[in-house]
Amino acid sequence: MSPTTEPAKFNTLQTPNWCPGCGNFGLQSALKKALGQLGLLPHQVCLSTGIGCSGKMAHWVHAYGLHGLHGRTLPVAAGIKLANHELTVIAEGGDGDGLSEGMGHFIHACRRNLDFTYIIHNNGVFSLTTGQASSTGRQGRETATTPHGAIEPPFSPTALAIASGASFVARGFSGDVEHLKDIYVQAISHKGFAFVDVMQVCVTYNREKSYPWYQDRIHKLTPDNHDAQDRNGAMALAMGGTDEQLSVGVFYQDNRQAYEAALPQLAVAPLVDQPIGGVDLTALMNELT
Ligand SMILES: Cc1ncc(C[n+]2csc(CCOP(=O)(O)OP(=O)(O)O)c2C)c(N)n1
Repeated sequence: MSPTTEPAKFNTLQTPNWCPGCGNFGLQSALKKALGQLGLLPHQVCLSTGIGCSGKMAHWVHAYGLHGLHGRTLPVAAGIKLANHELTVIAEGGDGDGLSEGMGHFIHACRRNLDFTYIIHNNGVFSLTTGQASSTGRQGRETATTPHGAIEPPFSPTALAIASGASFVARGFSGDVEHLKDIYVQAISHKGFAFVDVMQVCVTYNREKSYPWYQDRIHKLTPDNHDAQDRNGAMALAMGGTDEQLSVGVFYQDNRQAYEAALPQLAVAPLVDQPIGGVDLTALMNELT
């Protein structure tokens, strides 16, 4: 086992300005602890984050980071991974960023199976822009954009991930940092696309789903009560339990080959380490002119 790293190595000099009690603090602690437990160092990790309160994670975790465009967290993460597949790449963003604005990328990222981790801060609302309805918010909930209650029902991100071919699908809770850290350790260690849907408390714009509301409904998955290799069983879990019993843990995992493992261009060395100066482009340029 590799030696562990002190989670404080991932601290920055800035103090986050998330609201006091925001679930993002739990996600941040869990991530630093998981990276530390895996013995990773800041220069070995790169974050790609979306726009939103959640997207600030790239600023407040000491590692490489790119805070990109709204909904484009996943293509940026894919580019980073392909340029240097030796980096541990973590994509993070809100449900607005990844499941509303950037939904198309999510489906293809699951299917493609590049080796990186995608963490969704799922608070059921657009928080940074002060509380508009998102695609995972409760049907009937009154928000800034749904003054008479949301008409559309929410959907299950875990079910969509399983249906789209993700090779690791899990769900965690921002109020249980140790358990979330354990999920992150498994997700980051997984060789392929690992999706973690984190039920995140938003103390300002989604108060009905408070810490006690979640705690009353949380049900922990263990190898004794759930077989993570059973895709149909995982799908049943992901589709069921809405607001009654909320399962947390690893829903599904398989070992299919990661996308980049099949790329001959990366077999010799990461692209960033390969010399490009000596490549003769004359034939290509002649063909194009
Ligand atoms: C292309 C684009 N559309 C809209 C916005 C405005 N905008 C900024 S953050 C945000 C919502 C963020 O919500 P979410 O991803 O759920 O993150 P949270 O703030 O809840 O963490 C929106 C719509 C933007 N910055 N860029």
